[in-house]
Amino acid sequence: MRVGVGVVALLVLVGGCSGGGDGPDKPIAATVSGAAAVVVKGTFVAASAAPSGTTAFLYDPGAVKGPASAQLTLREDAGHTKVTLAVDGFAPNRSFGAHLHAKPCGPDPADAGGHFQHQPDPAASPSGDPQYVNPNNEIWLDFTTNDQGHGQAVAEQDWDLTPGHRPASLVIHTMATMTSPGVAGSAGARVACMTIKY
Ligand SMILES: [Cu+2]
Repeated sequence: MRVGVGVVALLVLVGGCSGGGDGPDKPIAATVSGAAAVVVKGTFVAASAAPSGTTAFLYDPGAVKGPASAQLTLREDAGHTKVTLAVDGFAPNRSFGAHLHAKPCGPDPADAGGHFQHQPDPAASPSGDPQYVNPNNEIWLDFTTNDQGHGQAVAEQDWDLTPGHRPASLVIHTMATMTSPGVAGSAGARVACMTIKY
């Protein structure tokens, strides 16, 4: 009997609250998502011969087979970030590391700086601490190409990118990303880089 009375009281309380609003539910998430999707495409240009204004650099011609390109999509939706990568023209049947980095690309592979981190490692930059260098605090997009040289990857995070704190480039590395302490995040030499324009 006591339980039954409690349920009735709760229903009355909820009913009273819902009647007090003055408008329908708004699709807030859809509005944010539409405004925050960024698509970046590029065909990689040999860094040794790249004209000024180049935003997609190739540092290692041995990592590609003919013209190589990438398409990156960053989508935010109410506290959730989804990044997708598709590449073509890379060496077939091979694994590559890929991350979003902190700085824009340049003719020097080091120009892109270290990995973008949601929560920056306060102890070191670039960081080798797996507590910060991991696919939950960074955006990793490692891929393995098929026999046509096509590869793709998806990364999803439960945090936002903001205009004041967001990655500036995609860097593709020569090998899959390592995760052990001290070498976490390392993926060998940088083979290509594409600047993210917002
Ligand atoms: Cu990287």
